[in-house]
Amino acid sequence: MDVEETLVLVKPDGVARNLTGEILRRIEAKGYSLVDVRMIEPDRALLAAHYAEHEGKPFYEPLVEFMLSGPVVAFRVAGNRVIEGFRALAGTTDPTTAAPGTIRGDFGRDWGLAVQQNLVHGSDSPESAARELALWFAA
Ligand code: DAT
Ligand code: MG
Repeated sequence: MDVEETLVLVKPDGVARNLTGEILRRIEAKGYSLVDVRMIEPDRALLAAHYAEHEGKPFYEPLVEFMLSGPVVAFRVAGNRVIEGFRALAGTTDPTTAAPGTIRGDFGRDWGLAVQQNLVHGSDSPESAARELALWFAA
């Protein structure tokens, strides 16, 4: 067993579309456990820290603006190899080409919306998970 914790964010589009429960249902159906949950309206400082690796990229400013557009639900999720496993549940970054059966593939809309409107975030490594969980679940 390689029990890990990961940060899952239901992004503003997922919350606004009432998909928070469906996303959590898929996480729990896979056998992962919800450890903590918060609804947060992130400020720029939190998002700058969270997305520090993307600063300077062309999509950075639109991404931050989108993440400021409404509340976000943060899940602390535990399970065996959950970091890799949740990213498999989420599907690839672009919802247009994310595989059917994944969260992004099933619910991401090809309506000319931007790639950042892809419903969820999942940490991509143990280091990212530790860093991101400390940011979103700070006291
Ligand atoms: P992921 O969320 O799949 O880990 P990422 O960390 O590379 O993807 O990027 C963070 C977010 O930024 C991603 O969820 C959506 C947005 N994004 C990434 N690449 C993009 C692009 N080429 N155009 C627009 N938005 C992009
Ligand atoms: Mg990422």
